[in-house]
Amino acid sequence: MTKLNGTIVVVDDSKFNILSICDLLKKNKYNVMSFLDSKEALNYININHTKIDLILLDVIMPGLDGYELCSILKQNEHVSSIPVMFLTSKNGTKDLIKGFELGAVDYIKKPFNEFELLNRVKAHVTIREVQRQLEEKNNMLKEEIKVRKETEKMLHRLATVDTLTEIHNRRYFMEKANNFFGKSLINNDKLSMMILDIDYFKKVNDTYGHHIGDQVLNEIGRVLKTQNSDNTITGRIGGEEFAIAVYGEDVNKAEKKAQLIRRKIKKISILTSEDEVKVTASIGVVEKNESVNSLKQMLVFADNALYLAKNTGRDKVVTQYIV
Ligand code: GH3
Ligand code: MG
Repeated sequence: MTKLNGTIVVVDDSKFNILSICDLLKKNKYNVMSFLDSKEALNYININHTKIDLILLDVIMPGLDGYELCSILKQNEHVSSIPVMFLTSKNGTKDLIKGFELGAVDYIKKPFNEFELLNRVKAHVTIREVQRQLEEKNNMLKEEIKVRKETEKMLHRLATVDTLTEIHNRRYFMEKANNFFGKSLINNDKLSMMILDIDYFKKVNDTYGHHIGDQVLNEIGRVLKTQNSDNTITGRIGGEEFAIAVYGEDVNKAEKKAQLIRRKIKKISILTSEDEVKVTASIGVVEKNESVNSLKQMLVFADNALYLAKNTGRDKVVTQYIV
C-alpha cells in the first residue's frame, strides 16, 4: 500500500467544490474526508482529531459558517493545534484579517489555482508533522525528567532513611544533628540530646525470633516519627539504639519528651500466636552547655546518662547535667 501524504478534512456546502478539491487532493495521495454540513464536520473532527493534518474550510455555509466553525475548533484544546485554511470566494481584506484573527493559518481565494493550493497544503501538512514530532520528543523528555526526579527522590530516601524504622539513618541523623549543633553555637540557643536503647532486646530476639525483634524496632520507629518536627529530629544510630536531638529546648523539656517516648514504647504490643510481646526502653538525656564543643562529645555524655539508666533498673529516663 502506498503511503498517504496526510489526512485532510474539507468542509464546503457546494458539491461541485467538494468534488473538485477532493479529486485534486486524492490524486496527490492525500486521504480526504469531505463534509457538506459543518456540524457533521465538527463531530468528525472532535472524534478523529489525532488523525487530521489539515482542515480546509469554506466560509459561507448554512448553519455554522466557516468562521464560527473555526472559532469553535480553536477554543477546544484537543483540536486547536490542527491547522485551518480558509478556501473562499469572500476575498475582501477584512474577511482575510478575520480569518487569521480566528486562528486560521492560511487563506486561499476561490477560484483557486491548483498548483498554489497543493503547495500550500503540502507546506501546512509538513509543518504539522514536524510539530507532532517535536511534541512527541517533548513528551518523551518530560517523561524522562519525571523518572529522573523520582529516581533522585528514591535514592535520597535510600541514603537518608533507615528502611526498617523509617526514621533517619545514622549518617543523616549525624548530619542534621551537626547542623543543630552549629546553629545552637552561633545563636547561643539551647540544644538537648537523648539516646534511647531497648531493654533486654537480645532476649526478645532469642525468645520470639529476629522477625519479631524487627517488628519491635519498626513500632519504635513509629513512636519516634511522631516526635519529628522543625526542632526535633530522630534517628536510628545503631542496631537497637536511637537518638533524638531537640533544638531550642532545655533539658527539662527534653526530659518530658523522653518520658513520653518511654511511656509510648511501654504500650507497644506485638501479638504472636502464643504470646504478647512487650518491651521497655532506657533513655539518657543531656543539654549542651559551654563546656561541650562537639556533637560527638554531647553524644558521649548522653551515652553516659543512658548507661546510668541501664545500671539503675532500666525502663527509665536519666538526665545528666554536664559540668
Ligand atoms: P540491654 O538492656 O543491656 O540493652 O540489653 P540488650 O539485650 O538490649 O543488649 P545487647 O547489646 O546484649 O543486645 C542487643 C541486641 O539487638 C542484639 C542484636 O541481635 C539486636 N539487634 C541489633 N540490630 C537488630 C536488628 O536490626 N533487628 C533485630 N531483630 N535485632 C537487632
Ligand atoms: Mg539494648
